[in-house]
Amino acid sequence: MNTPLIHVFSLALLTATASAATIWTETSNGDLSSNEAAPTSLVVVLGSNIISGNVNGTTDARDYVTFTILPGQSLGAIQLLDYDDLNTGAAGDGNTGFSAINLGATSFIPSAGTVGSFLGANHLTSGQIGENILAGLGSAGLGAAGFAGGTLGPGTYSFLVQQTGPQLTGYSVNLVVVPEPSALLLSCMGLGMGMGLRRRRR
Ligand SMILES: [Ca+2]
Ligand SMILES: [Ca+2]
Repeated sequence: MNTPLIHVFSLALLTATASAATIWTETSNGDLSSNEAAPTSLVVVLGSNIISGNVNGTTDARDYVTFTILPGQSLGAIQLLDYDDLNTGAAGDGNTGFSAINLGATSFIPSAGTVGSFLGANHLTSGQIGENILAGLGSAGLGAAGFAGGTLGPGTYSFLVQQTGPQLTGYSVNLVVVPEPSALLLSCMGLGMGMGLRRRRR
């Protein structure tokens, strides 16, 4: 790969990852829906889309969101930015949580009878902080359908975080939306062709 093309790729990736926005924080926006039939609808954009909230098995066992990945884009990662399952600031002193994702604008209460309706499901622990949990959702099994490649293409999805224990459990996740590889390549080819044309005109 020659140097100009590297710059074109870098420019495209920078454009794709430059935006970083908190799209919902429960401290100011209120509790995310606890109703599997009516997840909180959020608009995600190319780049970072951060959600912060808390759950507890006594009054708020689940937080559901739904969002749409547009054509030409994919959900490239779900980064676990923070997870504290006893609200003490110490890692691993509480109860393991759970997260899951499914296709569609409505979801399900996770159970042995419904887990097959999820694309991905996995436990959620403080040991995953800083990691991309999306790939694990697709491959963890637990009865979910699973998905290959660790990313999810265009479509409407619902995602949930669950804590069935009484502990107040804080979490923050970043839904990272990226161009689909084919769209990124076409974009780079277009930019490269444009640069070539400009050079020839000089
Ligand atoms: Ca909540
Ligand atoms: Ca909730």
